[in-house]
Amino acid sequence: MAKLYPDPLYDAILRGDGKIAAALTAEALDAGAAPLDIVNSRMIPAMDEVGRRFEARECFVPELLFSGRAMKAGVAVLQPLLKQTQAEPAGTVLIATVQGDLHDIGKNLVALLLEGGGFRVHDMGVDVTPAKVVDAVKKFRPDIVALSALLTVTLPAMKTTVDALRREQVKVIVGGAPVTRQYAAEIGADGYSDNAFGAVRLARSLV
Ligand code: B1M
Repeated sequence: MAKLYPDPLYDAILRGDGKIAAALTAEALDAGAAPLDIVNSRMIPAMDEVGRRFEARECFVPELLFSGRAMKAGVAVLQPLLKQTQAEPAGTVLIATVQGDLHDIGKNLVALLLEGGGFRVHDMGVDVTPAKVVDAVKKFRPDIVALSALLTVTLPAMKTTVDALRREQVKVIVGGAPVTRQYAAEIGADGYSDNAFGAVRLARSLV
């Protein structure tokens, strides 16, 4: 029998059970938990544990996928609270996961919190080529481009995207698990954050 953990929400995400994850997220909100606290102290640790198991070959891609879906189901419950916007937009952000990379849970959280922080957000999704980012910058004229990458092998695509944006009048911020402050500086990004809330603070400081 699968081992159960003391936190049922953590356990539901680990098991990839989206229905239960959504129900438990709603329950936690009803009990007065803060949305960001639910994400940071209960959902992300479950994803980290799935990642650890994957690396240790204790689980495989389908489990990553189901846990990812379960986390998304939980985040969907928090979405209206996380994206409550202010009347006057603080600025416009274009956000994307870089070319070759399909991970979007962290990017979606950054987008939600940016909206909650008063930014107008254009979300380009995942696996976005540098050329598409440049085209979208010309079209939407954002103040900031926010790039996310979760794979070490897609870090070069982040650099290529930053390079492609050099001639545009736009600030670029970067983040995602393999990205470091040093890497961000090396590729010439205007800012780096290791978490979604920090990305909002960073965006505010740049506009
Ligand atoms: Co993948 N995957 N995955 N995966 N996956 C990781 C990233 C991995 C670390 C797992 C592991 O080995 N331990 C590993 C990468 C190793 C590496 O390169 N260093 C990995 C791998 C290898 C792969 C595949 C290659 C597996 C395979 O097919 N053999 C494959 C690649 C597919 C591709 O992208 N081309 C793959 C596929 C997948 C799924 C599609 C099945 C699924 C993603 C589902 C989805 O996103 N819709 C998946 C998942 C779920 C994971 C883990 C388990 C969880 C990722 C996640 O959502 N975390 C992950 C292990 C882990 O992270 N511990 C893993 C929760 C999320 C909230 O955190 O995205 O880090 P994160 O975002 C954080 C911060 O990083 C930051 O804020 C967020 C919240 O605070 N942040 C920013 C993110 N973007 C930011 C931007 C900013 C600022 C902050 O400014 C712009």
